Formats: sequence, structure tokens, C-alpha cells
Amino acid sequence: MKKFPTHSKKLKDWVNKMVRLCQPDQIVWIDGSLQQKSQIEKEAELAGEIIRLNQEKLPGCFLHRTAKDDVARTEHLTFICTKKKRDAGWTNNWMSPPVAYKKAKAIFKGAMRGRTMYVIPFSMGPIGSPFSKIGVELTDSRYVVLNMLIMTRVGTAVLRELEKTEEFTKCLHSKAQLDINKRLILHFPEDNTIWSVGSGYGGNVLLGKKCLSLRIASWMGRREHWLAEHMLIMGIEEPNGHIEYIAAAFPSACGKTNLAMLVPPQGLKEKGYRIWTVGDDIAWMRIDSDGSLWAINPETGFFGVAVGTNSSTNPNMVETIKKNTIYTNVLLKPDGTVWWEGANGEVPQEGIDWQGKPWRPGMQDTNGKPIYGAHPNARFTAPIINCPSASFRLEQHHGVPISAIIFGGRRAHLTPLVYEAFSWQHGVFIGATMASELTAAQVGKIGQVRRDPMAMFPFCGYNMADYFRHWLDMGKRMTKPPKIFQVNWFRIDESGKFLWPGFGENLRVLEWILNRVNNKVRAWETPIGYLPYPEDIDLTGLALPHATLEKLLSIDKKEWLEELKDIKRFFRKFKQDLPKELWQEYEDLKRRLEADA
Ligand code: OXD
Ligand code: MN
Repeated sequence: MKKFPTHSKKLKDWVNKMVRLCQPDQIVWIDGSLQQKSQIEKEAELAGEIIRLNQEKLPGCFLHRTAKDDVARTEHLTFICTKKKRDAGWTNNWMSPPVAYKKAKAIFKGAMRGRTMYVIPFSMGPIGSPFSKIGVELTDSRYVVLNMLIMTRVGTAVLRELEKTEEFTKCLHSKAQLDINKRLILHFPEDNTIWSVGSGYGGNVLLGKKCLSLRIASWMGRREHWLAEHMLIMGIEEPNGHIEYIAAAFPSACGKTNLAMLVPPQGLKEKGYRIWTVGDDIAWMRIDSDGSLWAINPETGFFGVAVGTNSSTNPNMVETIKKNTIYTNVLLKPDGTVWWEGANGEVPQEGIDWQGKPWRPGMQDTNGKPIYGAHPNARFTAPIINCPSASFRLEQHHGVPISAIIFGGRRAHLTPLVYEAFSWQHGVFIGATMASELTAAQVGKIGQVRRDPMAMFPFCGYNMADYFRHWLDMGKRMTKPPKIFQVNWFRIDESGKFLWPGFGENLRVLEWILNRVNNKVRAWETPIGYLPYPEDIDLTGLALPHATLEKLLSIDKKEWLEELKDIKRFFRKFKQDLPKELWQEYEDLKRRLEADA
């Protein structure tokens, strides 16, 4: 029996069992020390897994390149493995647990021969907080270890916490052969287990993130009466010094990270507004003894998209990634720094692209398509504490109180800039019918509407109809529920130009939301919800014609009635499982629109 630094029998037994399966040459327990971290960095560098960047310009920063066909989450290889297929629901891929374990075992068997198995005890949320959950990830990837050290709380202190209850999510990962044909991302919520094999891409292998904090945690949240959501959390400090916190869900490519750390436009900065970033991707929310909803960000880092990040889109992120950051699939410049399409400064005249090949601007492949220096999904992993707007309440065990929940999507037409739900139940309907239109950056027909309820379509670890029911139940359990809003930064005019400037200016909309939360402004009751009176949105310092604001706030009932047809098709996919309250909201909206037509 090997000597392990824990007295948890359950943990030791499980590690031993997985060792017998994967057969690593040695086992290293991650203790969270800087000394061990720098040792692993050195080994990874020697093995060619990471490149140490220019340490004067980018201290503590590294570059990593993934395999060419391992650059994004592979949703078609991601499964929810529950005893009953029904419990995974139609929005998830399903495999029965015995079949899934058998398939994956065949790939894991002996996969760590000649390699080290790292044992990473990690806590999602502050160690010991009533919100937090513990996981242990076994991996043969040093890149995973180094990323987990940024994204989660790792080490011996977590082991001591684990030993109190022996409750933890069993997370097993192996790169195996990095073969897309032998890749599986499996979730066993009934066993509190995640198995990921054949990938080295963050979203598939940093198992604390999407796998635990969304898929497994959403399952736990339903049982334990809390919410695990794909939401940013931010604090908005008002001119009087009071800070209100909001949580917001957006599908990918809608600017969630930029919103979480926005810089107030001059007009609002002068008024005294300031932003505090709590998280950019995941919110765990519980009802506290005051009857309201409190949230933590279970992570300690950002795993953000590099392409398009610059000083005008996200100045705070530009500061955040200047040190102790791991870059993945970006361009390496001759001076040992990095670049990506849409980065600050000049386009470099040469470099090494994300596939490790020499690169010059304007290069094309044999089909005449541009060769990019960075992969479009190139990422950085950076500690939240680097962020100039990082909240001082990141370690708060009870999190922050949430005054408003915001749902957003990318809609060229239809959805106004902002509106407020009539009630919690109506808000759940708005979240459940959230959608985004495909842009040129995605595969599919431009403009095609894709439903993404609460931005959780790829992340809900159980039947989404039950998830809607859970949201409805949570509303009933709260005496002071947050108000729910929908926003849309992406409405366009006849010539295809965005009507709203977005980015930092979005704070003007958040200000209206907070004014509604605090009953400071009236609102216009429409069939879809409460809309702002144009004069209640502060446009100081923004040259936006009044007519444009009116357009942003207008409702086209014909378009809404068309939308209802699509919502109906979507809801029908849930068959008899869809809560009747959502059909009721559908009928009520239809009736209101028709009465008003
Ligand atoms: C992410 C995602 O990486 O939502 O956060 O895909
Ligand atoms: Mn995300």
C-alpha cells in the first residue's frame, strides 16, 4: 500500500483503483505550494508542453499549443450517463452508466504508462464555505495541473476539508493518445463522477469548470435547492457608495466576460459608478436566511477567449493577462511575447502560429482561406486577483446578494435593449426561451435562431424540463427574489449597423435595471414586460439620437407573434415534461400581444 498524504479511506481506495486502471509510473499529490508549481512548470517546459514567454514583459507567463483537432469543447462526445435516459433529457447526449464505463475503461486502461498521475484536490468556492464543493482530479497532464492551480483552490488545505465528510467529486482525466476517435467526456451525476479521456482542451479537461461546476453542480443544486448557473457576477457601486450585485447569463459570443469587468463610460464614471468583478462564467446561488439569493463564483480564474481582446473591448482583461497567465493557441512573436487577431498594437510581421508553424500576415491556405496567427478559440488562463476590478468579496463565504438576474442574447431584431419580467415565473419563461442568432463566425445559416435556455443548453446536467421546474420552485422558496430582466445589445438598423454602442456603455442599461430594483423609476407596461421610458436611460456623454433609443426600445408585435411560433416548436420538444406554468406564460404573452395588435 502506497503512502498517501490523506487519511480519507474513500479517497485512498479510489485513487488506488484508478491507478490500477491507468497504470501510471508514479503518483504526485498536488499540495498547492509555489515550489511544486515551479517544479512542474520546469518539467512541462522540458517536455515541450509549454513555452516560457519573455519573463521581463510577461512574468510568470507560458504558451501551450493543443493538437489541431482539440481546440474546443466537443459537445457531440459529451454525455450525461444516468440510469434512466429520461433523466438526461433530449438536450443532452445520453449513455447508460455500464456502457459508458466500459467504453471509457477500454481507453483509460494503461493510458498513463510511462507518465505521472497527478492527484489534484480542489475546492470550487472558498474552502469550507457552505456553498463550496470539493473535487479530486486525477490527470496525466501537467497543463491541466497548472491550469487548475489558477482556476480553482488547490492543495493540502482542501484535503483536510475533504477528510471531514469524505464527500468529493471523483474526476478522472487522461490525455491518452489525444485521439478524437477515442475521446469521451462522461458525467455520472448519480455517482458524483466525471471521466474525461482523449482531449487536452481546457473546456473538456479542467474538470472543475463546465463538468463539475455546471453539469454535476446543476444536478446537485436541484437536490439541495440551489442554482448552478452559466452566469457572470458583478457588483455595481452606485454614486452613494452602495454596491448592488447582479448575475447575468449570455450564450457564447455575447460579451459576458467584457460585461463582467466593464469600464464605466466617462459620463457615469463622473457620477461615481464603479464596477467590481466577482466572476465571468459561473454562479452558484443559494437562498440565505434573509430570503434572498446569494451568489459565489466557484472559480478563481478566467479561462477567456483571446481573439478580439484589446484595450477598447476589455481594458481590464488586458491588464489581467500581463502576468502569471497561461496562453493557449495564440501566436508567438519573435520577442517571446504573444499576439492574436484583434490584439492591441500593430500586426506582427512574423511569428509562430498556433500550430507551431512560421507565420506572416496575409498567408493563405491551399483553398485561399486566411491562415490565422491564433486559433479563433485561443484562450488565456489568468487569476482573477490580477484583474483591476476584482471584487474584494471573492473569499466571502456567503457570497454576494443578487438584486437582479439578467438574460441576454444576440438578436438583430425583436428583443428591445432591455425589459423587465412581470414576475419570477415570467422571468423563468424569458430565460427558458432565450435565443441567439448565428453570426458569420459560426457554422450554420446566418441569422438562424438557436435557443439556449439560461445559456445552459450545453451545460445542464439533467433533463432541462426538470431544470425549468427547479427554477420555478426556487422562486417559490424565496421571500425576496431578484427581479429578472432581458437585455439585447445587438439590435441593428436597416443598413445592418448596431443601434447600441455596447461595451462600457452597457452600464447605462444596468443603471436603469438597478433603478427598477430600487423602485426609483417608473416603467412602461407592454405585452412583453416593463420597458424603460427613454428619458430614464442616462445618455450623458453619449451621442445617441433620441430616435435611435426609441427604435432600441420598440416592439414589433408581428415579429413577436412569429417568435411565439418558434417558441411553441421548442417547448413541444419537452413533451409532457414541460412545466405547465411555462405554457401558461406562453398563452398569456400570446393573449397580450393579440389584444394589443
Ligand atoms: C466557456 C464556454 O468556455 O462557455 O466559458 O464555452
Ligand atoms: Mn462559459
